Amino acid sequence: MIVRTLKDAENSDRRVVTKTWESTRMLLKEDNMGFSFHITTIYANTETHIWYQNHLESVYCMSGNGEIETLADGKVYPIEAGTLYILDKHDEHLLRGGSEDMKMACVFNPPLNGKEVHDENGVYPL
Ligand code: 9YT
Repeated sequence: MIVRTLKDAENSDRRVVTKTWESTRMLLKEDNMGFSFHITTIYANTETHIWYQNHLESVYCMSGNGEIETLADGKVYPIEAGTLYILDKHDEHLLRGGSEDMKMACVFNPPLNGKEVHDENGVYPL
């Protein structure tokens, strides 16, 4: 069994910080679980273009507020504590932080290696 704490993971190279979000990757490919698990903060009043062409992701909002817009149809969905969004179609989207930072729990399949940040198209390489 593996046991980790968010506090320890945040104080290691598992924490990745960008301009609009930061993410602590608590469980990664090297753990051989078939998925990765991250605690991510989406900063307030930001917009991030994301398109996980190589990954499926589910995102559960634990606190804060924001919204997600799917670019294929222009639909906007509010996000608040208790909202789960599931990118089951590799949906290209804009993720917007609202008036407060959003704390999210994210699962990726296939798992991330750990160091990925989005490229210019909002994509993570495999
Ligand atoms: C919710 C989302 O996709 N945020 C971007 C960061 C991502 N969760 C990650 O790399 O940990």
